[in-house]
Amino acid sequence: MIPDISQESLSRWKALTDGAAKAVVLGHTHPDGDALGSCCALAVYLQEKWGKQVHVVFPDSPADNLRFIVPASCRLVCQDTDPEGVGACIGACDLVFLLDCNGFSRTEGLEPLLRGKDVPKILVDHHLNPERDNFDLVFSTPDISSASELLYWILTALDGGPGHLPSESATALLAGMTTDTNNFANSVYPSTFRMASELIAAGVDRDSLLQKLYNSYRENRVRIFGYMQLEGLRIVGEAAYMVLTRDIQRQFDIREGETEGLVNVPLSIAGVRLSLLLKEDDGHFRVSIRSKKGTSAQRLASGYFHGGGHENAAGGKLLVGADIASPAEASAYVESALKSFLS
Ligand SMILES: [Mn+2]
Repeated sequence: MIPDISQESLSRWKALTDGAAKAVVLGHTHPDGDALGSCCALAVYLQEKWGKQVHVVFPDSPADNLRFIVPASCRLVCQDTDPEGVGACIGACDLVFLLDCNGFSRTEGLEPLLRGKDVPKILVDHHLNPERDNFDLVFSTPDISSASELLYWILTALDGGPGHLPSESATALLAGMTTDTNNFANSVYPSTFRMASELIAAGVDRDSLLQKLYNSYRENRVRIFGYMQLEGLRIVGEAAYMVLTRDIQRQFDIREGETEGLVNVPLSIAGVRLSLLLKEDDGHFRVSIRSKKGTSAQRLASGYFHGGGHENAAGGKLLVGADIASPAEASAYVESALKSFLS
């Protein structure tokens, strides 16, 4: 029920952490709630319980609506706004943690810095196919809700229960798990409820968390959800897709993170088992894919969109210039990919 975390791995974690003074905790590009929650929870824990100097480092800044997950005592440095700061943190650190992604490639611009850095590296992740060779210690559990949950069980095993966690860490972990499960809608296991139950019993204010996560959007988000459902939704057999062009994003003044969750909406249709959202970015489309049980979002992402992820929630890219000649061809590419994938 609870992930099997060996005594040997825990001893190794303790030894590697003991031997370090300055740690860097990293997550993937476009950090979601789980990446932010797990990284910040670990940073606060290492500061408060182990007396370490810790920086949380991301390739790009978190979306406005998720910033509240970053606790006051957490030192966050992002490459898009402070590349020198990021270089200095990674340059000075003697321990690296990577959370919520299966390898350094998911940190994009930070990858060369991290690969060249000769210090102990620890991976904590719940995606498939971890890059084991690049790490001194790997905690990898695909059958779990989130990196936040995996980290919760590791820290609990290290310290003996949620009462021992700094309260900021506890709140960040519940936030990370809640966002990755879409508020207990997917990838939920018995251990997930147990984690939530223990954290709430330990004093985490879930009501306040839910207010900040789900009742604090701008009007623009509600309107673009309506617009895309009326005007942007295309159904091809048992699949649905939406293309969110630059023009539409501009028209609704959409900010980073504000279309989170839109890709899930078409799955509420009985006959639809696969849903894609393409969001136009510089020189490519970001592709989010969700599927119902029995259909692999992960295979579609890796086979047609240079990506990967989980069985029912995956992502990738559609490259303008390589996969398609111009953004206008995105729909045609998706339709032919879906035809071949579903046949
Ligand atoms: Mn995650």
